[in-house]
Amino acid sequence: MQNYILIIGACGQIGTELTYALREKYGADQVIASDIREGNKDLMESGPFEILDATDYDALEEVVAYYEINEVYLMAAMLSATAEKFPERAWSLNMNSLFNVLNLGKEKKITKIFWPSSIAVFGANTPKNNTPQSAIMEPSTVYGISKQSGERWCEYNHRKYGVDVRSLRYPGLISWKTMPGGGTTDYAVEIYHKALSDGRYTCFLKEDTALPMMFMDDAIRATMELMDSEGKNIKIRSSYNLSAMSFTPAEIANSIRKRLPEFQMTCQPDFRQNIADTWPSSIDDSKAKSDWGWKAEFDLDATTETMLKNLK
Ligand code: AKB
Repeated sequence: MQNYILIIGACGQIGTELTYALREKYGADQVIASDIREGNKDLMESGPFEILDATDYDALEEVVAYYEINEVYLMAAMLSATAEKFPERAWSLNMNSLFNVLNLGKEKKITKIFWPSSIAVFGANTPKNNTPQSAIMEPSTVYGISKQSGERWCEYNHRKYGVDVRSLRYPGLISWKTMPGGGTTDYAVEIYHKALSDGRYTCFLKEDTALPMMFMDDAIRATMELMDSEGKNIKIRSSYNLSAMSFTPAEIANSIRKRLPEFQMTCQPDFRQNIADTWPSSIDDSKAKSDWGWKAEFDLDATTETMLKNLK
């Protein structure tokens, strides 16, 4: 049977690179990109594309039937900072799109699902350093609440209906092909753009706020390795902790200064500081390592090197 893949939210920061990577692996025609609006020219020209609102079950079912889709990557979501401004819209998008995709799995219309969770599932009472896979979760943001609930729904659908749904708790993701939008960790991408364009950056977090981060190539590889793993190795059906590095705004600024010595950063914390203060500083991903062999490759300096080279 041919493996036809649908990516929902293909024009976003992760969706764009996932679309390229899956098209490279399976061939452009096997991978259907979709989003609520069109993406950049490169993406639009790289293979089939559908305008799709993932909260509309009938529209989603039609696309799945038309292309004989058997695998869905649901990357559409409203991220932490934007979701605080539009809590009900965020809940509706983040949860209804997940319900729709899980229901397709339950009805056996698709056979495999990837859904991203986040470090935002954790909260102020979670152990902050080397946060374990199973810990107290009391998320304080709408985004975090939607991800925590989503994790429970994934686990439930797997246990009760045998839905093959797999998930990762992404840390902040750093990439140069597409900008992130609306997240608390977005500063770690903006800083590289501003370092090159203005030689200075005003950070919206305090300089000593450590957060878990990952370069996009690692995140895409983790996603594909998880999806390629044999089902029996996927022992966690809520979502896996995933880790690569952890740094503060001061540390990323220092890493940039090794290449651009004149670079300056000042900090003016805003409402996003309150969100970051409730998130872990670093993550224990030993379950991902032992269950399906996860290993990160990019550290902070390798990330800085690659970001500056490509953004130039
Ligand atoms: C955000 O900052 O909201 C996201 C995330 C950590 O899930 N990048």
